[in-house]
Amino acid sequence: MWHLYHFPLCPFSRKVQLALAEKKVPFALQLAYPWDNDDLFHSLNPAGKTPVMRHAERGLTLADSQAICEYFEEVEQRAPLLPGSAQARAEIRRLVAMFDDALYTDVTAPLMHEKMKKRLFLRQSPDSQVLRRATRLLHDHLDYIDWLIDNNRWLGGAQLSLADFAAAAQLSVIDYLDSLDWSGHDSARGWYRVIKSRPSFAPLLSQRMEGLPPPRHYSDVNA
Ligand SMILES: N[C@@H](CCC(=O)N[C@@H](CS)C(=O)NCC(=O)O)C(=O)O
Repeated sequence: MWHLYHFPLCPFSRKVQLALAEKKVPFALQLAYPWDNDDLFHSLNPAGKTPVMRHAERGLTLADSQAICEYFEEVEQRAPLLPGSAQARAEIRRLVAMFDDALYTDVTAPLMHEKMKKRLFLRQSPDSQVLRRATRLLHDHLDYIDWLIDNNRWLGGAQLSLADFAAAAQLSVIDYLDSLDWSGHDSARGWYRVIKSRPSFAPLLSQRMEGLPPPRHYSDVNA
């Protein structure tokens, strides 16, 4: 049995969860907080980051969300994450890298620090300047998602792909932290609603970070 080492607000673990659920790969969740300095977890991933996938019976360990998704893309044909020609796949990979790097660094990571880590572990108030900057940058990313979805059915082209799951995973954490402002982004909002109502998304909507409840609208698939 596969185990996914994650914590509920890790966007990269959410991306993996969406990919595995779409491919109907069974797995169990194993809570792991990277900042806990757990020796077992660090022995599985020396980088000390979630997500990590472990299949103890087969002696397999996979780390890094992109390596994990591409592994399952190779071993499980169902629900391709990187559909299409080599050029189409390169475009999907470009978008995934952009959401994993830029959207995470500009918006998700600062919000996680200010609204999750400071509240749960550091017992500090969020820095309003950091929150304002993240909100401003989020609008730039949503503008780009609007543009993509105005020109294609899905973010990466004509077919649903890992680009959609990578972006939705980041946005779902931002939404959990009550910082997803859709004003002026009807196209992006419509696309997110469709992704949010997929069966693969349902587990994400029920997972909770202890001590940090989401806003009421978070689990509402019509919100
Ligand atoms: N490129 C990695 C990024 C993973 C990542 O940054 N995970 C965060 C949690 S969301 C983490 O474990 N951070 C702990 C740290 O940086 O020490 C991936 O795609 O898996």
